[in-house]
Amino acid sequence: MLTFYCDHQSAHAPLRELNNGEWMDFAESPARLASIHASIGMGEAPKDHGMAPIEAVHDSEYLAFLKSAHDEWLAAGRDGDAIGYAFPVRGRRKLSLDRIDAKLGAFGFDAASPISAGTWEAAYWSAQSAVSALESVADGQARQAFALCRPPGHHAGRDYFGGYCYMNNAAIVARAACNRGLGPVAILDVDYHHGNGTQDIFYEDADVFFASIHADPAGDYPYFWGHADERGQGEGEGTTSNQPLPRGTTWTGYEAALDRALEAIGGFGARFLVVSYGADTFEKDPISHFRLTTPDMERIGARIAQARLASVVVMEGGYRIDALGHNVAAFLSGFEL
Ligand code: OKP
Ligand code: ZN
Repeated sequence: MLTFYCDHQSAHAPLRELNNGEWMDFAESPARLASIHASIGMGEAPKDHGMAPIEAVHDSEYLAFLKSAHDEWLAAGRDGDAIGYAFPVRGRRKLSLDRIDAKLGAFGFDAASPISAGTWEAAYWSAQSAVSALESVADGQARQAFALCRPPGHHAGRDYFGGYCYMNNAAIVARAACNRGLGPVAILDVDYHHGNGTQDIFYEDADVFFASIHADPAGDYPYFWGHADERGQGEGEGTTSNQPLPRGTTWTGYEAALDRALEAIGGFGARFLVVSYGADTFEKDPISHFRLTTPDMERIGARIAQARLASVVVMEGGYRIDALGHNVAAFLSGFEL
């Protein structure tokens, strides 16, 4: 499958994250890339499409923050990765504070997403890989393309980062596809975790359908989004579909959810599909709790391909590094038309 990636994307390399009250090695590490490259190769270098497709999704103040955050962290006399620790609770006024710690709290929603020296560079090129994948499909070079995005994107909203995500690659592709007249556009998110950022970006938008299959947020990250009664709002009423599944879910339960999601996408009349693919539904994923196997990854790909839609797949999570490349390759081989 036509794949886009470039090595700037490995510049994001935080050392550790706060997980269950303890410091642990950062799970979304550059080592994930080596595993994927070993299975599917390096991919093509993306073209630089500049800031326009990113600014079509993200808030300009947020992007300015993200670009300078690590420098401001160093200027405040710190070293290592920038991490927030004070978050404004709901209903606090929107304040334009200058202090780096206040900004990290205002623009971030968890303590699992440090900003390192290379975060901007990597997130920028991860988004460019996504846009380049879209361009290849829009130009008729291919019907399907894979953006090996890293860092991932589905937890990042219009003006916030979190969940290892800084720029929402799936949303950037979906918005650009709409602008290129490829719509109606649907996004199918099959990462273990709910894609809260993608959901928020299109929650009141009738042009993009968002369907997600994920661990029940009553018991899993990101907790505050992804419940079954979240269905969109205003013009976007009915264009969000959430299917929370229990921990321990195997192929039988997963396949039924996939059927329902694809039926909803068909009912919406989608002509273009963006897939947020996370390999963290894998049975041996260290931070997740479904029980899908490597052959199941191929089944997910094959089932989605039955929709026969022009598509871009963007990489999201997957943290079992020794199996990650095999899982990605299995998914793509099932998906390939
Ligand atoms: C990113 B993606 C659970 C900690 C969860 C953040 C998980 C981010 C997942 N103890 N930490 O959707 O794969
Ligand atoms: Zn995930």
